[in-house]
Amino acid sequence: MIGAVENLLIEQIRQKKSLFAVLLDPDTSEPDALLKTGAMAVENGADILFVGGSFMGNTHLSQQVAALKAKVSAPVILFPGGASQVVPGFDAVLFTTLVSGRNSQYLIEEQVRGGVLVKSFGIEAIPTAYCLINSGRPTAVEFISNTTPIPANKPKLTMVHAVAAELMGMRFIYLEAGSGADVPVPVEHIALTRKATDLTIITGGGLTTPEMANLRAQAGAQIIVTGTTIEKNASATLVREFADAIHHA
Ligand code: 1GP
Repeated sequence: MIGAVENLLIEQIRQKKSLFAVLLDPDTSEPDALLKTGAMAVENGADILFVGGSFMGNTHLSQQVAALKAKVSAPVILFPGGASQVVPGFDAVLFTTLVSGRNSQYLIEEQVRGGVLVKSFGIEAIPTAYCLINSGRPTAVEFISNTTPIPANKPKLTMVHAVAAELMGMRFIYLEAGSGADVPVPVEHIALTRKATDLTIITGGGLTTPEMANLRAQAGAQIIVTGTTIEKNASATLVREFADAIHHA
């Protein structure tokens, strides 16, 4: 069943065409960084806050998420690296399956462990295919997931994975270059996936400029994610520039 957050995102995409999501790292050193950066991002045009990373050693995350939700109107969505990262308090979770990989742990095992937690905590799940695309250097997600990314020059491979995911009932797809990637997902992967499916396309990894984000929104991505760039330079002006470039693509 499609939940309230997913419906809200679909409605916002209908109005704005593309949305800007800021990814917050739960493991930043400062305890109030999540709240500060999240609130600043939403004040300056971010439509969604994702929270997640490859590791999660933050035992206060639930309280921080509650504080963040009390302050911002945008949905706060968990983007987990595995089942152990499911904690209560989020508006929704991207319930991901690493479809580009052939590692059963990320195709079914983490989902079996995490699914019951998601249900027990009453978190809305957004079924999301996760496709890792080669971005030059090996990334943390490639290492941790022990999977081979789709070659950057093979957009058709991404497209066929997207078609399979859609037929399996997933509604969103995350085209990922990996956090801090040298090269973001090439636009051809987005454009071909857009042409072949009705999936809601999220893309992120290595987006360092508003222009890069704009090109990917133009290619058909409906949710554009930046993490590292805003983390390195938490400037209101930069957030506004990204939001403008994405909303006016
Ligand atoms: C990582 O796609 C996200 O999962 C964001 O990547 O940190 O490179 O913006 P960056």
